[in-house]
Amino acid sequence: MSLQDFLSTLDGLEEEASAAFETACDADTLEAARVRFLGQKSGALRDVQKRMGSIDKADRKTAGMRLNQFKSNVQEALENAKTRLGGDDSTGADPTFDPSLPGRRPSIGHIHPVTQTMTHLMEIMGRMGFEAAEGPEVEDPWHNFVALNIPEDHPARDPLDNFYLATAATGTNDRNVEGSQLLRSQTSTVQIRVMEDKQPPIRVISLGRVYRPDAPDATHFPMFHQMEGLLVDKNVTMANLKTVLRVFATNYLGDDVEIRFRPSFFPFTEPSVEVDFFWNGSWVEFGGAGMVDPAVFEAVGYDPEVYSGFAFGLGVERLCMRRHGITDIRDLYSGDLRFLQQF
Ligand code: FA5
Repeated sequence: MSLQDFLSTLDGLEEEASAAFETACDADTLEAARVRFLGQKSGALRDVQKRMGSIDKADRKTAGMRLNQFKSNVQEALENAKTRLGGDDSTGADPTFDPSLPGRRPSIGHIHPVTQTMTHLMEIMGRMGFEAAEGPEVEDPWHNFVALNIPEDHPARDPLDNFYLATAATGTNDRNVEGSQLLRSQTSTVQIRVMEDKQPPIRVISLGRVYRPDAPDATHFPMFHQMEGLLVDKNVTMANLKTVLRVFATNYLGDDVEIRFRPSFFPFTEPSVEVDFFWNGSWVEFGGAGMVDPAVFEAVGYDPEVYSGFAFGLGVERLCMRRHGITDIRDLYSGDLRFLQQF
């Protein structure tokens, strides 16, 4: 046999043996492969070794070296396969390990239902051309009250109805008219921040947390989320407001939803309304809305003779609860995974 033939036989054999060991799916298959390639009596290695004698003397050294290399490579592939299958104590593998058992699924977190709701709401409003706007959760009284036409003596500013900061800093913000910051009680603050920043036309929504010292019950929580909408342009009317809210409601709750406005009062809108949706057999209040009060336009430097606009603020949890049939807002914040994993 020529050296060349000998070497290429070994190459092919090595490849075959390694593949057989690597793909063996249990100890029996592996043992069968071991016998086939390395068996003392009739294994392929034995056949090859026999042929060493027919190689030219001058080439025997090279052939021998390759044969040794073949043995150690194939032996190593065998050991690896044994370790993988865990069946051989000599490999140090745990004999109680059963590779055929299904793996353990790692527990992966998922997005909170309220956050999912906010993403959904943003998507719906985005399709109507509303851009997202943001504002801080720690606010000054100018943005939470004054610019929204809520004067000093208004009950909405009562310390019992707001979370004022104990460390209220003075002089850090020239808008901080009374030096007493608070956790914002409504996302209407963002209306002011947007209008201070930009000229009309304006079409924004803002989704975020708000805080009120309300006692928790099935529909109230001291921290909750609102979706604020603001549209300012020339000739904006209540009809535009109603249309936008109807399109929003049908997109979020379905085609059979109805919308109702009830007269109400907010210092920053005139006229003001409460917004109810009729869905699944009952009227439910989701938020407040109205035409932006001229006093608000003056506070941000817009000319109320030129511009008009509407604003609305809806409770995100109430929307989420209604859509998913959740009856108690406290479930959303209980941290109970049995509840949260359903969404
Ligand atoms: C407001 O907060 C006004 N800023 C809404 C507004 C915006 C009016 C723009 C006009 C123009 P109100 O206090 O009604 O309004 O709250 C709006 C909604 O927030 C409520 O309808 C309700 O859905 C939700 N909400 C209020 N308090 C809580 C609470 N403690 N827990 C859960 N949701 C609440």
